[in-house]
Amino acid sequence: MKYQRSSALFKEAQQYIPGGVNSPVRAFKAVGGTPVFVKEAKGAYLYDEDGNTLIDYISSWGPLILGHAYEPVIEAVIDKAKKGTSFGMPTEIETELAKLAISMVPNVDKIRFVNSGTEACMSAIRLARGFTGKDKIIKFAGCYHGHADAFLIQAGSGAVTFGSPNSPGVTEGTARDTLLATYNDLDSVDALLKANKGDIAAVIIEPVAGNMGCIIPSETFIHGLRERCTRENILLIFDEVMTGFRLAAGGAQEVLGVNADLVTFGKVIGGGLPVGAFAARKEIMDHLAPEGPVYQAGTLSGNPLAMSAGLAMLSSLNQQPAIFQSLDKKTKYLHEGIEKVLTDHGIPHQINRFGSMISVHFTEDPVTDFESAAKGNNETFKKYFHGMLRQGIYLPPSAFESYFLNDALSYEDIESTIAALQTIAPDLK
Ligand code: KE4
Repeated sequence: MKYQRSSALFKEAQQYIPGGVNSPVRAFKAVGGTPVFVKEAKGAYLYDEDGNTLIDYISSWGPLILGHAYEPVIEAVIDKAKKGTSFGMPTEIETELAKLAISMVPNVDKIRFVNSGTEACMSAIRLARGFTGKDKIIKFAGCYHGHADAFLIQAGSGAVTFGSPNSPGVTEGTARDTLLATYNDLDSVDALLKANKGDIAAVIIEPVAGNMGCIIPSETFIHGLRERCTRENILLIFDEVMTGFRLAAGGAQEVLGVNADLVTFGKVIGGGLPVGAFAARKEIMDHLAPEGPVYQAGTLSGNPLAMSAGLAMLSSLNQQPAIFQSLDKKTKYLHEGIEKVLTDHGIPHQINRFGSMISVHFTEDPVTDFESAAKGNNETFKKYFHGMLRQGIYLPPSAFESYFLNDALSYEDIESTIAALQTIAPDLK
């Protein structure tokens, strides 16, 4: 693999864009080396600026669950673009996507579209505070809900790489209203509930976490949160930006059998264009402007171009629910292949998998929260990442991320991935 053009493009980009990227995790800071500049993509394959073909395991960090340049989405976007891209006026397609999303997701009556997962989570918190009249929120160390101030308190994803649990620029006042609990640890939640009785508006959680690598909730954890929120009149917010329309049509609520009070979405719901959303029962959503007093707005929210991509994507998933089982089976196949190679080579590892979310951690101990995820051997991870990249496999460039499989991946692609690991495994010891 050669990367001359990517290197030259990165050098130039750094003169005009901070760090040469528009989102930090793309800069390879956690793994070192030069980020790969992609030229185009189709199905499961990325074609980079140096002519290399890579099998893609991030799918743009989740949105492209049916693969790159998925025909129905592309055609819908082209058709819509010819009629205008955005009007700042209501359009029918917003209602069409709203109705479809609501029909797929349990326990929600209304939905508001925004332009990113961050906006969705930020708005959901404001709505929860406005609805309950309370100020504090509980989040979990290592969970990432986007880059709004309230969340950059021991966030996961790229924020971890930068070792800045509380990002500069986040005020003490903001941090005071964000309480930190430990994932999979109900005692840590109980301690906060006791110390802040009557002050907590919401608990926000990734119901299956993907920003510490993939972290699976224990059998009792999510149900325990539900019970506590109901008892204490606290809104339970599922951040389903990753899990929504990925784990199942109904997302984590469906697969875990737990209803949240508010649900946020991003990624898949936009089919690769910028769409976020948050949804809840009518009683809560009608507190939002212009119906109610809680303000939230956006110039490009619900723009018909992005709506057309989201509608094509969700329609495809809704019409072919077998896709979710297909993705689960492919991810299981990948899991078993990686497991065998790393075990045969005596490399300490944990593999966490839930549906089509999976992560590999180079540690002896089970990875169940941020602290145990942070024990992974990052030097081994770096060798793993770059070794696989040299073999033409594009994995997330951080140990604190989940892989996102897309259904364009074939079993041959997965076998090539496992063979690539077989080739590099001796270097991982
Ligand atoms: P965006 O603002 O990036 O659309 O969504 C923020 C967000 C919210 N909630 C969850 C559970 C998320 O995973 C994300 C964003 N995910 C990261 C990947 N870990 C996006 C990649 C990036 O930051 O470039």
